[in-house]
Amino acid sequence: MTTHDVEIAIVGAGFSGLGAAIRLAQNGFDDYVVLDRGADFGGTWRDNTYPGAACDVPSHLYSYSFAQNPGWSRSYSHQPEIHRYINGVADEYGIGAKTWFGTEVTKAAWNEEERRWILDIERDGTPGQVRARHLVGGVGPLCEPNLPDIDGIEDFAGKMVHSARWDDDYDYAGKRIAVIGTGASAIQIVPQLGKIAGHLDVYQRTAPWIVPRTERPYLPVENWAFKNIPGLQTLIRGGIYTANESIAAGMTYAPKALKPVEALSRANIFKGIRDPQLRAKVTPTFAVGCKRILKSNEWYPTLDRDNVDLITDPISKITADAIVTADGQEHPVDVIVVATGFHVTDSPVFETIHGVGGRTLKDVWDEGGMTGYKGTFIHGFPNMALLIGPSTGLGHTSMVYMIESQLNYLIDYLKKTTRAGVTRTEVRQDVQDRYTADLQDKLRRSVWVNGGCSSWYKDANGNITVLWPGFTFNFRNTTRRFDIAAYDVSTDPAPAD
Ligand code: N01
Repeated sequence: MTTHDVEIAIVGAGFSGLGAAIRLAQNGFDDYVVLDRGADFGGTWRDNTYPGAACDVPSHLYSYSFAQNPGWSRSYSHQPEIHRYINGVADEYGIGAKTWFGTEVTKAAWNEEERRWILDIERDGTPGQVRARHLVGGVGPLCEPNLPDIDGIEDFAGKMVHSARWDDDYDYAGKRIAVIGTGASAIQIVPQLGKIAGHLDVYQRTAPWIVPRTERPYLPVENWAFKNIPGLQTLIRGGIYTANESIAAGMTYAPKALKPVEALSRANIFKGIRDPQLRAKVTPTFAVGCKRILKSNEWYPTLDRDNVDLITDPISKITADAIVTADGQEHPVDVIVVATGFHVTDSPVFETIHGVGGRTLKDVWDEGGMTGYKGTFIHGFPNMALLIGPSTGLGHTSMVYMIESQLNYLIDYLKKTTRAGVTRTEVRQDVQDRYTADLQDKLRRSVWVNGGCSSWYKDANGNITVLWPGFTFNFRNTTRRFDIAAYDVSTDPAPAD
């Protein structure tokens, strides 16, 4: 078994892991390795290849501030273009040379005596170990597909595919297809499948709020301007950013301010669906903003197609060749698409990370809720930074902005602790508790708690532990400097030093 020693191990080569590698290299931290189980960069934008996969944040904002792309072909980008963009950035910064693809991290354990993280890996099927002083988690919250717990699902003899594990080689045309779920993934898949399916059943448990999508291709003159007019892209990014932040401020805490969004969604239903009964079925019953607001011009017209049925009776079981609903009806099907989301607050990854005393992230978060400090450090897990950690998620704007804020904090942590000869850094429990209590105070007044919906934003205790409850520039400010006083630090030498 081979062992590889590095200063910093980054797990994940998506937006956050790649961003970490670039920022480390720019700041002189060259002794790092990036580990990823996939075959190239992109993370969720590599893995989600379902038809229609696209981003619902405008292209110019959904990119790194330090690697803006004047060549976006559309105002909202589709998965292949984002995937190409991420790989292009990785090439530009030469990160591929320090990245091990086909490498699964099966366990990461903090070794107190060594003051190192010991990572058990399988690289192209061969076991090995990576020993690192610092661990950076960039696995993302939307990486572990959630399969619904439906009676008989394992008996289904047809084709079953999760939205995030699409089978591009399978021929879906002319088949009887069922899509379970009506979230952000389903609303992109269904219009594409509706065009080619022999028959399509859409299983809706909760009707989402959907506003029109203002996507359009960029004209060549616009791309010319993005490339040649200094500051234009930055200005556009700023404009989109400011608009998103202003909407979010109203959305989260003042439900009345959301009335225009509700009116827009209702008009979208009215425009897209002719049948009044179907209109009633797709009209949501919870407050706008409680779940992610979706964007589509095609969803409602697709439900109105002759080859498409919306089924709102709950699924009672799945048989070898059909889905059976609570009204006793059997719906024959060749293909089931499970667009049922991800394990976010209960990710199996949490079981593989062992902190002080061998306690896993799952142990700690099952007991105390999914908490951390500034979304990045967690008491009991020294020298470990988690990107897109607790309370950093967003429903309204670009996660890349949040990631870049965390990267500022990470770099300052590395600079300050390295300069001071620190070998062990652990956020203080009291500091983390105060930080969490403050967030929860804010969240209690939010539409995510009070909007009358259930969502993946909530953990098993019903607390919102996924989302950031304020302006994103507040998060940028709070992560600007590494506040070492919030941490227990030690300079005791480790045997390997
Ligand atoms: O998953 P979801 P997603 N029986 O969890 C239903 C990001 N994203 O993959 O609402 C029947 O949102 C569930 O029903 P209900 C984005 O952050 C971004 O669609 O819980 N139904 C729901 O309708 C997004 O929020 C983009 O009642 C079941 C659906 O499955 C996140 O990914 C594009 C069920 C799951 O919706 C996740 O979106 C795509 C069951 N047993 C995704 N279990 C962008 O544009 C679950 N459901 C950037």
